Amino acid sequence: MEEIKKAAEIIAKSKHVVVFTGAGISAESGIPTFRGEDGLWRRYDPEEVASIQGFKRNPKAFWEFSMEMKDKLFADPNPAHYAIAELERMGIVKAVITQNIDMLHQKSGSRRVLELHGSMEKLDCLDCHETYDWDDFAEDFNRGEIPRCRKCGSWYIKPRVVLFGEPLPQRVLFEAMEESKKCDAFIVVGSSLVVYPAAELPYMAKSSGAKMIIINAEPTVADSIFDVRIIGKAGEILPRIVDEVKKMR
Ligand code: BV8
Repeated sequence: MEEIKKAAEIIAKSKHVVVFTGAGISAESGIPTFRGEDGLWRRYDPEEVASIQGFKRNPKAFWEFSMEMKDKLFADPNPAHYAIAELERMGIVKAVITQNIDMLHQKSGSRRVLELHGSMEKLDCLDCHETYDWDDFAEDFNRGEIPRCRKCGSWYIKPRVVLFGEPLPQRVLFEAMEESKKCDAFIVVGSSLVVYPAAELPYMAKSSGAKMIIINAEPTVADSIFDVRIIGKAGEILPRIVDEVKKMR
């Protein structure tokens, strides 16, 4: 495909490539995305279940939503994740900026991963500030029970995930902005680019003169800023791009 060759040429010539990913890159790992026809937001109101106000109003609703996401922690990376890790090993990709909380980039071997929206790995009691690992509640989750603080009995056990209405981790966001400004190629994979401030980053890269590539299953609101637009599945497209890059190096 012509676009795959164009993307590979840009990547092969670049010195500092940054990859920006969203839920779409994990779709082929069996994790539901948020928007689109079978997206989670078809069945849940994000402001209700995935906002800090909603969580404080009703942690049970958040956990029911999260139970659909718990597979995130037990899913496996797919060829798209491995392709990005390969480009990092080749010295081409310098950072992965992800909105995802599934830690699949780390599991596939990526080393520099900036998690803008946190991850499910750690949880905190909002009342007594006791901290937990996901495994501490594995039994509860398997029994379909929502976690309760072992120390103070509170139901307000929240994973270190950035919910709507919560600020992003400042150091991570700052580093992601720096990477977006200094890269010479910015590749978006599997994001609808509607959630802010994360969705600001492609525009920052563009205005800093980076070459822009997007690989997504459907068009996005930001498509006009990209030099190369590939509609398709990340797990099929990215390995083909890496193969083309290898031929050019
Ligand atoms: C903040 C946590 C301030 C749970 C998430 C009005 C206008 C503009 C902004 C706002 C507004 N009202 C409120 C806001 C701010 C709000 C926001 O942006 N809302 C949007 C929805 C309008 N943002 C916030 O609240 C942020 N915080 O601003 O705080 C502040 C400052 C100081 C003090 C207090 C507060 C927090 C945002 C983070 C919210 N957390 N989730 C969880 O992750 O489980 S959001 C959720 O959306 C995820 O994090 C997800 O990563 C993110 C973005 O979604 P995508 O990753 O893009 O996924 P999506 O499903 O949308 O798209 C997937 C794409 O992949 C699709 O296009 C599909 O076609 C494609 N695809 C599918 N399969 C494949 C594929 N592509 C390739 N291959 C495939 N196989």
